[in-house]
Amino acid sequence: MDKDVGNHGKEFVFFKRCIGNVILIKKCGTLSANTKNEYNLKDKNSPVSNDDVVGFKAYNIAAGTVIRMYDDSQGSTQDDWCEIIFKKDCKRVRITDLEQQVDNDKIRMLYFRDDNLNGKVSRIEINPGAYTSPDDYPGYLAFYSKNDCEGGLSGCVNSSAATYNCTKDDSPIKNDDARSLVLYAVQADINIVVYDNSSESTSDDYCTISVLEDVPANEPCGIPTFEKNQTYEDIVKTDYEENNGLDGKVSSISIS
Ligand SMILES: [Ca+2]
Ligand SMILES: [Ca+2]
Ligand SMILES: [Ca+2]
Ligand SMILES: [Ca+2]
Repeated sequence: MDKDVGNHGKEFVFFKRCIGNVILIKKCGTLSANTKNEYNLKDKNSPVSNDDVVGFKAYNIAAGTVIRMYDDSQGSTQDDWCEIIFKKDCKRVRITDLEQQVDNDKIRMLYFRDDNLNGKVSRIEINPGAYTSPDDYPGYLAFYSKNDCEGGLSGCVNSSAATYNCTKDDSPIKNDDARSLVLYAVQADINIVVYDNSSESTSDDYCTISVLEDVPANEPCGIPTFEKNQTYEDIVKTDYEENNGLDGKVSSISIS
């Protein structure tokens, strides 16, 4: 392998200001990219200051490394967060904005908006080797509390096969809240069903969301309502089985 960049090991150096969306200044912490670790930035001895980070410089990062940054110190996906995957060994990568989608030969970056994340980061998770290839790494579903993918995050889940009962205390998605959905990097042939009923019963309203083609990582696909039969950009199709209304009433979700 090539010599490491300068004096830097495998590490992320975080900054709290960015001038003109180009120049990172005011270092606010450094984290190693060698081992799997989670940091609550509200902890007294946190190596990175809380509610400061707006970007980072990454040095000598190994292919497969995944870093996530959350507004919430416990890592809730009902608040802003972002995920960056390093697709190959990278000597230098610079991120000057945490609120963007990027997909290039080096990285895939997804940002899940609630309100904002720049200057609000309270948790960082680093996981070397978490990513192997696009085929076995899931995309994400971000549910929103208003139609047209507006409002706040009702929560996020990845696109792996699973069922979620939103009435449970540990549900990642708020109950009777979601009215719309954004699909991020979800693969073709995945089906998502959202139900009014909490046990996936089809006796009340439900909507089947079929992914017809891979959703590009840098072009998320928005589903503005669960109450229509429609195709969006030839990529995603919705089939609504009406009873008495589903938007704002989603209580279970199945992904297959
Ligand atoms: Ca925060
Ligand atoms: Ca927030
Ligand atoms: Ca319901
Ligand atoms: Ca209903």
